[in-house]
Order: sequence, then C-alpha cells, then structure tokens
Amino acid sequence: MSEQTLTATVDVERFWRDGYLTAPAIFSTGQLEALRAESDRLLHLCTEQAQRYARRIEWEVDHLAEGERAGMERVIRKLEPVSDLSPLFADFARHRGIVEPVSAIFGEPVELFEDKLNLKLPGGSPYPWHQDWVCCWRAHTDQLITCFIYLDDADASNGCLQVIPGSHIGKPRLPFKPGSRFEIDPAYVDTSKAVPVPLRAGEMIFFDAYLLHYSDLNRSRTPRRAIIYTYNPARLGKVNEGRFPADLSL
Ligand SMILES: O=C(O)CCC(=O)C(=O)O
Repeated sequence: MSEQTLTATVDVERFWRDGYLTAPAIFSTGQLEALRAESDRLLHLCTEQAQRYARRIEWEVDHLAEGERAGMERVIRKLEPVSDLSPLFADFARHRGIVEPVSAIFGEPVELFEDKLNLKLPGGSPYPWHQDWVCCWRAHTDQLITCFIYLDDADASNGCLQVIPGSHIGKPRLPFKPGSRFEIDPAYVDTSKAVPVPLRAGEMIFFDAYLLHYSDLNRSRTPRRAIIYTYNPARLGKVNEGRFPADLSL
C-alpha cells in the first residue's frame, strides 16, 4: 500500500470529534496467525516462569468478582510490556499501517510509549469505565493515542471495547469511584451513550487518552486477545523507557 493510500484513509477530523476511529486490518492471514502464535508463546513463557516475569503479569483472579474466579486461578489477564520479550511485537509496533495513521492524527511523527498484550481469555475480567491518562499515565504527557489491534474476532459476547463518543472533549479529568484509582465514578459516566465497537481479528481501533472506555467479562468460549500500542509525538522523545522491568532471576 502506498504512503498516500495509507494516510488518505484516516479520517482525522472524525477522530478528534469522536475520540476514536476504527480501521481495517493491515495484516495478512499469515501475519495474524504469526501474531496469535506469538501471543501463545508469551503466555506459555510467562505462565511457566511466573515468578521471573511477575512484574509484567496481571492475574485474572485479581480482577474478577468472587463468583467468577473458579478455574481462573492461574490465568493471565495482561502482559505488559511485551515488546522487549518479543521481536515480532516490537516490529509490529513500527508497522507503517499503524504508525502512519497515528502520525496523521497527531500531524507529526510518533514514538512508541507503551505496549501490552491483553488476553481476555474465556472468563476473562471486565475493564470498568476508565480514562487511560487519568488512571494510568498522569506522570507523563497526555498527548497519547492508543491503537488496539484485535488478534481474534471481538464482539459483545467476548468483551469487545465499548466507548462513549466525544467523552474526551475538553480533556476532562473525571473523578474516580470511591476506593478506586482506576474506575471512573459511575455518576460521571452516561452509559446510555455507550457504543460497543465489535471488530474482526486484525481490525483496529485508535483512541484518545481521555476517551471513556470499558469492556465486559468474556462470557464466551473464545479468546479476545489484543495487542495494544500507545504512541506519543516523537518530538517529546522516548518518554516511557523506564517501563521495562528487570525480570527476576531465580
Ligand atoms: O482489553 C480491554 O478490553 C481494555 C483494555 C484497557 O482499556 C486498558 O488496558 O486500559
């Protein structure tokens, strides 16, 4: 695909109006299979050597309601970061089909800020309504755009992303639910405006760091894996290099 074709398909105005934008798959079937195999490899590696990779692992049991934990004791919810463990995921973070739309939205070149692999295997936990900058990135710039690339078909049954269009406008810093440092107070979330964004494997959603988003429990028998890359304008530099943990040697 030529550079012109890639950037021409990006509706920048719509992104800034709605706070998100979906995009067609950029990978071949073979590439998508390679990404799923790489996800399986990392999952196996980190499950087998959970102590060593402890700093990268979020466990499902720490995020599921009590009645939903049976059988999920050793299931990984998220691995973060992965680009230093996986040359393949590091390479895809630089893929033109991802970097160019993000650059088109910012209007300038971009640098990778964060990368993670969200597994959401069957029975996988919800992500309550949150804003990424407010919960997680306050120590950094808020000029951040995330690209979520599904490795599996995602719909309401396996917990596709849901968003509230326009909720990023004005960069609101909504208050947390009492007792949480992640979830936004439900009084500030108009769920009647929520829009599920079902996508096929390989398709992508780009979104702003203030956009309210959510995903439900995976109630299906199929995984809903996603590789997630976040970018900042390159002129700010590599602002989050400290995210790579020293793995424990046992
Ligand atoms: O994987 C998901 O469904 C949501 C992920 C998300 O919002 C996050 O990691 O901040």
